Amino acid sequence: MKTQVGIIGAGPAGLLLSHLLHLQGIESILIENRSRTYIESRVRAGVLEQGTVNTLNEAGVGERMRKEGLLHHGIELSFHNKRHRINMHELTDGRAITVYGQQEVVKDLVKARLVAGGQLLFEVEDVSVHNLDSNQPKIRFRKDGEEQEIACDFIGGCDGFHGICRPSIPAGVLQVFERVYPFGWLGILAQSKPPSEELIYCHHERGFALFSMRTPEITRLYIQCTPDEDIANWPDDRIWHELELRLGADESIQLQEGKILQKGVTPMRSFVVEPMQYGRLFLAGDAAHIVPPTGAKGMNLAVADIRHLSRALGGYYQNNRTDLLEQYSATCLRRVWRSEHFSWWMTALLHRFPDYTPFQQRLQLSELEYVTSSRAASTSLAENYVGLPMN
Ligand code: FAS
Ligand code: PHB
Repeated sequence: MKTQVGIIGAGPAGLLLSHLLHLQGIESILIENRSRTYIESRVRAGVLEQGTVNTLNEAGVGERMRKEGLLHHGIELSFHNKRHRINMHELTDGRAITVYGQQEVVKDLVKARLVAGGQLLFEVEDVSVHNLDSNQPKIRFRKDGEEQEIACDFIGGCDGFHGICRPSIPAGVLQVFERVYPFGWLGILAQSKPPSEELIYCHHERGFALFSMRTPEITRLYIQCTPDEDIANWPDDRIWHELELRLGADESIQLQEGKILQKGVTPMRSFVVEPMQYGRLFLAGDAAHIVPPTGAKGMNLAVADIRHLSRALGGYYQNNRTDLLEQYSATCLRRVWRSEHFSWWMTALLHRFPDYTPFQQRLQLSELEYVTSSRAASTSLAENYVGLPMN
């Protein structure tokens, strides 16, 4: 097979790249090792930054998001059993977030690509990339038992943290920056009314908890746990009891139990590789960087990378420009590191660290007091949370 851009991975990064290239008349073939059903049902991120919402609307794939997404003007931080609202809309001159599950974004992008006759190949196996430092890189894989090869001009490495693209870059090229946290998140999706209209981030002596949602009837909840937590140790009633304790005794709010539809443990790390490119291979999204989900940045960073990559590839094919491609990493990394810092800061502010001294625990509480009482401090949180403008 031959195409202009070969794309590996049908997550938000790969699918959005395929769509934005199509809008510029640039051909691509996207290959994905899981099934379409699997990727469209995988529960992950839930919060879209303003820039992501604008990107999806501008790309003509925002109709269902506008209908079904939940527009939120604020979030709440809870500590000492008291909730404090951060009015992000007011603090950021009208910007907001939209709660709309990542799997819904994936469904909307898959549909748009298939309607446009896009080439998406699911359930491929043994993917490998070759000749990355030539002008004719290749992707090899097996599909239905048949060995296949795609000859292309460029490869979009959108295969996530556990993909094959980043490891295919020769040793010595990449500098890795990493921090692994001493905890993870136990996440559940439940058929129950969210306890509040907006997200509540809870700092609690028993550990962090997050009360989010997907719809007015489906709640998405997280409990800080050990990084290697065995989900078998968390029967439903223990989960609800722990959530109740961490939400704090507050008669103005009621945690409604319901049928748990999905539960899982996500480890937490900060991770970046520099540069995010090698020869004709361009890494985007989780293939290049990971953030702890406390800042709700993961998927939004993938979108920001793809805005740059699709513009750089457009510049190459339409005006023979190579400068935007050469500057791709540097351009993406400015926002990557801003999001890495914010996600680390939110994680440090809200979680219980097993090795924290009483002094450090007091500092945490003092910073929470400051962030929820100072306009300057809450504005800084708000502008990072809704997302700095995507250019
Ligand atoms: P993705 O990982 O989404 O997509 C990569 C795709 O490549 C996958 O479909 C994978 O199957 C495919 N692939 C992998 N190897 C391949 C190969 N060899 N060949 C072909 N295809 C291959 N972010 C938030 O903001 N909030 C959250 O609450 C949140 N929760 C998360 C929970 C979990 C369990 C995980 C893993 C991540 C979570 N994230 C969250 C981060 C997540 O949303 C990512 O940032 C987002 O999926 C990034 O999108 P992509 O870069 O497209 O990577
Ligand atoms: C979610 O709804 O899944 C979600 C929301 C905010 C976060 C992380 C996850 O910071």
